[in-house]
Amino acid sequence: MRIPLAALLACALPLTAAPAPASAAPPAVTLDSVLPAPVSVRPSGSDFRLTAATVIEAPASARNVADRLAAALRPATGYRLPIVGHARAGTPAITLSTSHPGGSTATAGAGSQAGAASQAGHGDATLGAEGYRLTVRRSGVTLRANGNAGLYAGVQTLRQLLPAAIDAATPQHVRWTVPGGDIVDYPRFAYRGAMLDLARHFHTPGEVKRYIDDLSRFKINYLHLHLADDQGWRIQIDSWPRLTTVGGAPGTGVDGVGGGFLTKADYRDLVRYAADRYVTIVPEIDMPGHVNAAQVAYPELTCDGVAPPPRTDTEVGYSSLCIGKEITYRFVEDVIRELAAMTPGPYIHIGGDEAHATTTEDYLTFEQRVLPLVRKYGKTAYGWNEISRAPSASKAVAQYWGLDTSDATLAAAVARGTKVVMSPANLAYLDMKYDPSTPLGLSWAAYIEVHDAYGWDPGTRLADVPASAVLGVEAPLWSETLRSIDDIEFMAFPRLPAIAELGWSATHDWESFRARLGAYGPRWVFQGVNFYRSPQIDWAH
Ligand code: TNX
Repeated sequence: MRIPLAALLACALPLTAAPAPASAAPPAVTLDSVLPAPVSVRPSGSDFRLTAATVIEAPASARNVADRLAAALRPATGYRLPIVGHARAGTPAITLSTSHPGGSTATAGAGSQAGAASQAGHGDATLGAEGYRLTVRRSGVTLRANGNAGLYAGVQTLRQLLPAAIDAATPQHVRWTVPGGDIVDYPRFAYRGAMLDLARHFHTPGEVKRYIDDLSRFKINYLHLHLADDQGWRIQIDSWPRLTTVGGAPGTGVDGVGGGFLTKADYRDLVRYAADRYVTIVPEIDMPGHVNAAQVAYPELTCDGVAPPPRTDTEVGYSSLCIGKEITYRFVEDVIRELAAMTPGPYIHIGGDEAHATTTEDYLTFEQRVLPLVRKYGKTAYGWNEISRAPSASKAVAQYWGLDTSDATLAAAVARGTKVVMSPANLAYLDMKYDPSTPLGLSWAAYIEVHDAYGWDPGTRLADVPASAVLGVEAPLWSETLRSIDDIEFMAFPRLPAIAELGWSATHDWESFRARLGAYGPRWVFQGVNFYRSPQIDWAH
């Protein structure tokens, strides 16, 4: 008897698979187990079972999201999950459908929801650009959104509704059940960011991509890259080539460990990789302080023209560009122009923190010239909250990193139009130790356990800044003590999902968050993510 090859393969894959962990059965996935918490969750009785017969149905315009979904589900299921434009009647399908501005509905049969009009006059106004509706029935799963960013967010939810083994890299013996019901979801804040410091220790494009994968699962939509500091310069700038040949040379990491930089090709590739996951890259060049590496490469950027010694210690606040020299502004404009040209996102971050070696007068002179340069190249200026001292910051975004619960200087700027991203160092800094025994990280701002990272509200943290001025939240990860992706993940997880929930979810409930986080642990195990097993959480096995 001849056995069809497909049948052989279908049997063979699960048999060659690594056995599922032998410990207690994993917790049943329920519709309300999603991180960050959705707006509305209504369970119903009819679960969907993903099988070898399931197809992914998506219009051509959503092919990118369908590809991401298929890539997420194929390794652990071993199923083909073909992507089709139209599923034949009766075929079990995961259907993606969008109603793009312009009114056309991209999948046959799925009209725009209830005729609700978005600001553009089309689509589903409730959902905005990033929201989605997920419907799970016995016959299939349907994801609807106004565009691909919403579909992608819905895909992240769907992944979490499958058993944790869905994140395994090889086929698993599991019933792939999705709990039945309906989810409607959209974000509280438009900006939900993470920051990675490539200057103190360089992290390779592969590591940055892994971090993008890790964080986009939690609907983080901005990745801020801190690309230059006293120790090193990590982004190629053609008009000032020594920035990277000298500033990115081996030995330019903290303690003389490592070195490296992103070529323009690397950077463009990262921007594309992030965009495919609906993450926008925000590049930062920190100035007028934090510039020692630039001055080592180009001594003309100092006031006396003498090159300072290279520095690989972790001091801050000792370097400054020379505010009175014209070459300073040629340099800054060249860097901003080249960065803007390779950055499709709206923001260029110009740093501005800890400029202790710059007088107040010089700082204001500098910012008054540099903030408008960002606009000249079509971007919105973004900086640490110190930039709010400068009058031309009124059109900028200020990133609050202070420890206080009010900030009169920032509040005055907000009254003139400045917008705010919240990154209080004692709550949102992922490089702070969890407790005194944490082997990595710093502790100058606080010890930050999961409960601390979750226990605040970005909209009301600053008493004198109204929630309406807050664009969102960002979790920075400075890398003085962090060298590898394992180090990065250990500090980011599980606090990053706490910050992500503050940014995405309108609800705020520690007990609920704590339970969902504990249930998430096995997913990180399957993903190979090196997370900190906080004693505040009951981790599922
Ligand atoms: C302060 S916070 C810095 C960085 C350090 C960080 C370490 C801020 C805007 N600047 O230069 O890397 O502390 O936690």
